[in-house]
Amino acid sequence: TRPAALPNDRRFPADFVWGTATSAYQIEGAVSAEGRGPSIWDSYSHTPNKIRGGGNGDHAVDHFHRYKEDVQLIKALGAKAYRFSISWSRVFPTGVGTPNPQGLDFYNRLIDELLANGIEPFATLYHWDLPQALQDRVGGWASSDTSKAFGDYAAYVAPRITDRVKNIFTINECGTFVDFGYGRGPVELAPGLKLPQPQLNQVRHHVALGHGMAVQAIRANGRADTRVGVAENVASCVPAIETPANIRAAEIATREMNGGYMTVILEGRYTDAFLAYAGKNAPSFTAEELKTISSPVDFVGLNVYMPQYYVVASGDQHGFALVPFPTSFPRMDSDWLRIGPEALYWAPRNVAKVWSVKQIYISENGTSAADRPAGDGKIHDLDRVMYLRNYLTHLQRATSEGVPVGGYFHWSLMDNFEWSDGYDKRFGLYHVDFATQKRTPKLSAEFYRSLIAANALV
Ligand code: PNW
Repeated sequence: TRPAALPNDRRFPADFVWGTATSAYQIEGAVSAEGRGPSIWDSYSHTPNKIRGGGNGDHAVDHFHRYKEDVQLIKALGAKAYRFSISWSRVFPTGVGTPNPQGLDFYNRLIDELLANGIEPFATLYHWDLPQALQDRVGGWASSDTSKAFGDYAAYVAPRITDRVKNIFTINECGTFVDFGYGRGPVELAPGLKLPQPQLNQVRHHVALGHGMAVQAIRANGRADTRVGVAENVASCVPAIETPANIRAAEIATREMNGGYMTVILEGRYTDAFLAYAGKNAPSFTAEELKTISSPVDFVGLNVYMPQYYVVASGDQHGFALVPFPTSFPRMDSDWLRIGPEALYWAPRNVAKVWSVKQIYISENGTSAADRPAGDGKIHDLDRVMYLRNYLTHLQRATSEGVPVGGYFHWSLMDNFEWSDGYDKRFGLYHVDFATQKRTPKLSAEFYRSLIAANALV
């Protein structure tokens, strides 16, 4: 419980967790080191014409070898936490069967280094880098064998890190990698398939099932104080204008527009509208699977980038209508990244309200920005500073109104391999010279450092 917001209160709660986030394939490199098996991202990024500029993650930003230096970058921000992901194919080179005993060594070194520097590790088990062998053998998430293999991987990892890692995210952004990797997204991600609707819905279901199996495996093999959740790129439903009717419309939209994952994970059922819309393309599933999928979580992670604006609509069956973006609506350096600072208030506020979620983390928020060195050796990414200042103003509104947001992880610590955009889009607080691997703080790193130091908007 927090005191009511004071006028002009710009502070965040005293125990608010400020962090940064990354993922394995986007930063590590060292793709053959210490017994790692190939993932679908190795294959995909080596397929001609898939990645802008032809890059791949073979070396990425060499974090595997530079992790100590990178922990110092986190420390220099004053950040209290760091969200990283574990590469499944380092631990199980073919996804299943015999573990690679060296696979977790790197993460154990990283975890120890973080703790030695006073930074709390938050681990993600799956950030899109499926072991290639699982794709080849059973079609990846098209088969529930992959859901089960994911549970087994979680069961192996949990007892080996939970003495030091207290918070585990199962899967990062089910919606993004399913739609863009197996469906027909505007962006394409590995494995780059375009499945027909029934199979796509089955993939969706198997991913949700994999999450649930991992939750159960972590409960069974972790510790009593291990906390587990998901990190989802929810539809961040914002009332276009803040009237009671539009606010209600955005709440209803939150449940309906997140029917594929959040609703089934938090309620144990698909929405009637999702099933009616899918019709004969609906996934096949059992009541037992829905129970597994909705195994209780300790927190919900929200990856918040762009808003979706809604208004009340009397003609619609649910009473809401999406307001499409006008072509002139402002965006950041990635085509898809429309600017909507209010998303960082409404996404957690609506998720907390609709599903009575008691603990939320903003597991990602950030932006691409074309930050070229200014010539004085500094990188003046005023656009990222502008973005951050505006978004965090709305996060502060959320915490000051008592929305249970416990922390914020900025995406990303440093520039990295931005999936299909290769090295062309930069999301880092630190600039990375990809030729020399030199890291340089941008103006936004300075902004974030002073914000963390004050624990308030400055
Ligand atoms: C997230 N979209 O991906 C991922 O979790 C990160 O790995 C990624 O680097 C980051 O956001 C920036 O892209 C997204 O098109 C990719 O809406 C695409 C979309 C959203 C999130």
